[in-house]
Amino acid sequence: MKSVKVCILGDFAVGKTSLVRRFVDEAFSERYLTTVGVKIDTKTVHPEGAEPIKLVLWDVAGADELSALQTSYVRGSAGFILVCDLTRRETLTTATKLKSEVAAQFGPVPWCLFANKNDLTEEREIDDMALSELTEDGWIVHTTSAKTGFNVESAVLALASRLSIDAGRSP
Ligand code: G3D
Ligand code: MG
Repeated sequence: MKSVKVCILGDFAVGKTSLVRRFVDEAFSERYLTTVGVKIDTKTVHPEGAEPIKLVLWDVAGADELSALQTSYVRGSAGFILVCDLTRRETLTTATKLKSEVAAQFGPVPWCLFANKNDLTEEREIDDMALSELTEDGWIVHTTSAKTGFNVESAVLALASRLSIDAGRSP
């Protein structure tokens, strides 16, 4: 089975770790690389119409989220998940910046945006209009909630099926 590295990127406290925790069977697969400040979880998924694929999810373990974009962290990623927090507009700016930096360093890699904390409707600062503008620009956007679980699995599966197809093409 193909195994692919997927990085979770985004501003401080947007919900990266909570999303991974929601998606992954923690007790089954958790490992810390404390020296580099990264938490690695794995999960095998079976996207419909594509080969099963083992996702190796890399999550920054510390507070210093932006320096996570050191080349060593992202290198070798088959795809990445950008996360923003719907209740903090500036986290979308950070996501946009991270996306450009990854593209500049690594070229085109499959990615998507998780617009997280969808459950906090009252505090929402990023509206549907802003998200549809991103979609028009070619972004793949999923609103999610790590708290309720809303859309988390289907959003990860959507990325996984793109990666599975890509992995099947490589020699
Ligand atoms: P990070 O890994 O991106 O830094 P965390 O973010 O996963 O540590 O989450 C930061 C805080 O946001 C946590 O709250 C977490 O519970 C909360 N959070 C994450 N996702 C959601 C969500 O979808 N909805 C809501 N309501 N909260 C969320 P604390 O209080 O533990 O710091
Ligand atoms: Mg975290």
